[in-house]
Parts: sequence; structure tokens; C-alpha cells
Amino acid sequence: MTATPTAFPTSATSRRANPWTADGNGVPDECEAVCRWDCGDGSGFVDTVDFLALLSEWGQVGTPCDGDDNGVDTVDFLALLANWGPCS
Ligand SMILES: [Ca+2]
Ligand SMILES: [Ca+2]
Repeated sequence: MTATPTAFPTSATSRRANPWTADGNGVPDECEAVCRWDCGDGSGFVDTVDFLALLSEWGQVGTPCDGDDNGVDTVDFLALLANWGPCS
């Protein structure tokens, strides 16, 4: 007896439920990952504006420039510097 292999679902049901923005902040996650440190003005560049935004948020938890939700600190500062420039 020959059995026909069961096909994998081809519909969109196997895709992520919400590919747009999982955290509901309106920023596409795909862009958000790349532009994570464009946290000051969303200009598409990690630049001085974002650096100043990070400084203004220093010590605060859960702000746009707090990359790891433990308060804006040196780790976030160094990560911002490491991602300096266009988000592309
Ligand atoms: Ca910026
Ligand atoms: Ca942090």
C-alpha cells in the first residue's frame, strides 16, 4: 500500500501571527532590530541625537534607549556607540 505523504500547511497559518510588530510599539520588529539604538528620534541614523537621548534617560528603566531593561547604563552607551551610523 502506498501512502501519500502529508503535505505541510501551505497557508499563512504557519507564519508568525503578527509579523509587523510583536511588542505593539508600531515599529516593525525587523527595522527595530536594526535601528535599536536609533532611540532618540527614529531618524534612521544612530547619531548625536540618540546619544543625547540616552544621556537624558540615564539610570531610567524601560526607556527607548534602555536596550536590556535594566536601566540606561554604560552597557547601553557602549552598544549605541557600537551601532553608530546609518541603520540601513
Ligand atoms: Ca537618530
Ligand atoms: Ca540597560
